[in-house]
Amino acid sequence: MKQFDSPIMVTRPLMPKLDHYKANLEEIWESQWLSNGGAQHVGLEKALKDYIIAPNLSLFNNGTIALMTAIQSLRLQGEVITTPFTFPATTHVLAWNDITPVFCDIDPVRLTIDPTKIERHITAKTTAILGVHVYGIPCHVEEIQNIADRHGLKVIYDAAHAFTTTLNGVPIADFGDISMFSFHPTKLFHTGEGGALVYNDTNLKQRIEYLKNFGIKSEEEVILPGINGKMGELQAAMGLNVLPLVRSEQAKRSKIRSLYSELLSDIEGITILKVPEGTTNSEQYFCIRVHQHSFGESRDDVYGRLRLYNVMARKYFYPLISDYPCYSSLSSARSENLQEAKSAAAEVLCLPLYGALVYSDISQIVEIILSKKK
Ligand code: T4K
Repeated sequence: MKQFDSPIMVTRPLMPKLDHYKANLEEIWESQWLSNGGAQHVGLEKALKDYIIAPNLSLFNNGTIALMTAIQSLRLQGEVITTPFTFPATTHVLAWNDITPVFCDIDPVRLTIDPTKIERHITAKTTAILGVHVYGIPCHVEEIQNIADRHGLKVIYDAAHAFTTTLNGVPIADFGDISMFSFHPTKLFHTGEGGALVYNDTNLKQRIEYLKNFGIKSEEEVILPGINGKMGELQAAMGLNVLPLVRSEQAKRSKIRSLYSELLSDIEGITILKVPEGTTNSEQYFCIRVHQHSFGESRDDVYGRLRLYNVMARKYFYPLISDYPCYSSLSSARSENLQEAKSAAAEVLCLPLYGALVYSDISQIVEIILSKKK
């Protein structure tokens, strides 16, 4: 079995043609306008609204600040029920807003927040549910909305992995009060760094726009304790050039997904994570679960061997957020409350997924995964 000559990363950013980007840079140079809602920003906001069919969309300098602002815009406080199986940003934005995260266990198949376990965590202090469409797998949006309606709670979705996802033809950001997308370079669609909020309530638009610009209303009026969440022109220009490449990249990734699935589907002890019926796949990640007992090796064994052969698969999301020292003393962080999340964190492995991978790369990666079993 051969080692890869250079590292195979878990992902690689879509890079537009430099000449195309330069054309936008020339416009920026000409205008001498670098931030605060310039022409590139205006152009990208419109292009994205059309692309993902969003009623309202606000661009941000990254997904984390966007999520921070979403929480501010809905005036959330007290406690918010959320998943521990996610990237640190999801929970940290609650802490930065002085809100106590309350960890709820996850659905063992989708790995998103388990709606059957949410209500037991609701107290007089609960103001919202914060779900994550992890790996682009949609949360149980109907059930979550029913719970929220019964208890007068807001619903926010971290849709960082779910760009272009639809559920029975409905864009994913149609669900909940606000959804956040990340446009980090590791994301399928990216702006170098960046993010966006998408929401149905047009009345929120003005408040969100103030909040992301220091709360400034006019030269002489600052009406809210806002932050600097603005996307700059260089980022927006990158986005304008990456957006036309998304569909063909998704098609390439979809072929790679099929190939991995074909090669790994009948292997005892390996489960492939799939989006549910009726869902379009964002093609953000390709993840498997390694069941130690039936596979005969742990996820960490497989991860370690892949590294030896220069394959940089990632253990997204290990460790669980509830195990971080800053959250582990919360009563909802107890292990017995989070059994499914614990198993997922120990078993999931994200394999390299990006359009430039070729057939021989995929078969070699699978061969490395299975080599111990032969
Ligand atoms: N919510 C969720 C559920 C998220 O997953 C994230 C971010 C957020 C919220 C926050 O959104 P942002 O504020 O970031 O917009 C990466 C990303 O930094 C992070 O954005 C992402 N989730 C997370 C899942 O992955 P790391 O620590 O794994 O990044 P890093 O530097 O190890 O990059 C991973 C691989 O990507 C590298 O091995 C190679 C490749 N890469 C990376 C970069 C930055 C490139 O080829 N080029 C690049 O420029 O977190």
